[in-house]
Amino acid sequence: MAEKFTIYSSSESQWVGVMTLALSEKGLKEHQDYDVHEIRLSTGDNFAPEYLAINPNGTVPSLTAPSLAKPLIESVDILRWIDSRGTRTLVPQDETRSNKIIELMHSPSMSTNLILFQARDAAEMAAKKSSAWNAFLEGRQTRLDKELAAQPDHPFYVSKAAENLSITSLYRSDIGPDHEELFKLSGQMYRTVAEGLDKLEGLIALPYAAGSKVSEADYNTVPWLAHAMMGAETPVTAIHDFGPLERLIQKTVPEFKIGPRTKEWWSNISKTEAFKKVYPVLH
Ligand SMILES: N[C@@H](CCC(=O)N[C@@H](CS)C(=O)NCC(=O)O)C(=O)O
Repeated sequence: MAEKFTIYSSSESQWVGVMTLALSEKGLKEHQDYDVHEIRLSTGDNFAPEYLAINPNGTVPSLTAPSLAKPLIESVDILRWIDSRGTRTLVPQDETRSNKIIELMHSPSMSTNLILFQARDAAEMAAKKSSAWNAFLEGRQTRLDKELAAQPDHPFYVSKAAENLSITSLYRSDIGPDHEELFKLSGQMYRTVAEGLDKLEGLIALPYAAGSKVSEADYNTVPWLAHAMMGAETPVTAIHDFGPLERLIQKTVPEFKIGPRTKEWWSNISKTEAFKKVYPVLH
């Protein structure tokens, strides 16, 4: 029997979706095949010193197993390790295409944090301030401040507390010059995301992302789009409604549309058992 492993997961995370889609695909079961540690991002559990000992980046997902010399801390690697148990089924037919897709979706310039936390004008900023993201950022800040007070020279806490404060302080203060800078930067970032989604449209092979069968390319892309749609305030059960995300991007790039290939791909992948199990709603 294959060894039991441990996953560090979070219902609040986008990239955990890569791992959970793979677990579902392989038919692996909690308790029987693996144990779960739930990490609450909104209270900064991912910044606990005990968790940083597992994942020095303080991100989820992570995976540990007796046979692994060190924890796996990247969702791409975690999916591949899970897939390597038994017969591998998520290997892409077109590896070059798949790697391009995975690199694109994971690139920092495609981070959905833009959609979740940033704003392009005072109205968007006001909406963010009264949304759940305000408490999310404050929860992280409280935890980071506490850990920093305990270990004032710890490089992770020094830089992470400053990084989180740079956005949290804009939520705390009235509109001023720093907000204007954020608005300008956010507009540029929406342009980059629009370009990235156009690039994805050109890369998708059909019926699935990297060819005729479901592969790691699909499972690294679904979590991005599901999270971006949620961040755009699509009703969570409206799995096929790209309208809110399109309108959000069109505010900066009026001609932007989610392309027909991406829509067809989404329709195909959403019919798989793994998708239905992990994404009964957008998250
Ligand atoms: N490259 C990493 C990124 C993981 C990541 O950024 N996870 C987010 C949640 S979706 C996280 O843990 N963020 C916590 C933070 O940045 O403080 C992966 O693919 O596993």
